[in-house]
Amino acid sequence: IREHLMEGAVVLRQFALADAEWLLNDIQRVTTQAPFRHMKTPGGHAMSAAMSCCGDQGWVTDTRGYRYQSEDPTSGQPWPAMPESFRNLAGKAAVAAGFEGFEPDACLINRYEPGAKMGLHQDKDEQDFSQPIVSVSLGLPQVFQFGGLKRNERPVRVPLAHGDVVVWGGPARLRYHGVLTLKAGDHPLTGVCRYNLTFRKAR
Ligand code: MD5
Ligand code: FE
Repeated sequence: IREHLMEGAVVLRQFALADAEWLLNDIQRVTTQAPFRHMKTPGGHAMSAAMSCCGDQGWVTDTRGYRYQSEDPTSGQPWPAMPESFRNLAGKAAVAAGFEGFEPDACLINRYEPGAKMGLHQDKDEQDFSQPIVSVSLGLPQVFQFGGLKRNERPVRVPLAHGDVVVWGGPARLRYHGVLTLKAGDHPLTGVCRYNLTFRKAR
């Protein structure tokens, strides 16, 4: 089921459902090597979502700012390789949304537990905004907020459930967005949390 959210944004409901168990297995493998951590924003606050990354580049935040880098700051080692299951799903989803040849070099893995949220922000640390971002939701449902190109535009709310994939490109690529506080729940595959994978072309 393909929903047109706004110019440039396509929701592919349940697109990742059949691959969910593979993806979750690979999240487990990646985060054994690069454990989830609560990174600090430049303002000094710990993010409520726990994060890890895989691929050639990983997104990090610390007191120096936001950026992509090829090493995990926790270990000093390169980020784990992007699993085949991740790469395949991201490619298929991009094609389904009309973006051929999407080759992500970074996947940010977010883990939300009850009470965790992500405030409105833009993803603008990547070099080429003509490349889309593919987002995969797994586990508990969470309400996504989709705003405008300015922070003060009132966002629309879109519930995202297990297996839903969203592709953000073109005029949607730089919209403000975030997720509301995760409500408590229990999902048969993920327990008390929601995972979100975001595939990006950072460099
Ligand atoms: C999440 N993650 O549910 C969200 C979903 C993040 C993040 O926002 O930066 O890790 S990804 C949604 C997204 C990405 C890029 C552009 C737009 C939305 N957009 O234009 O609305 O953990
Ligand atoms: Fe974002």
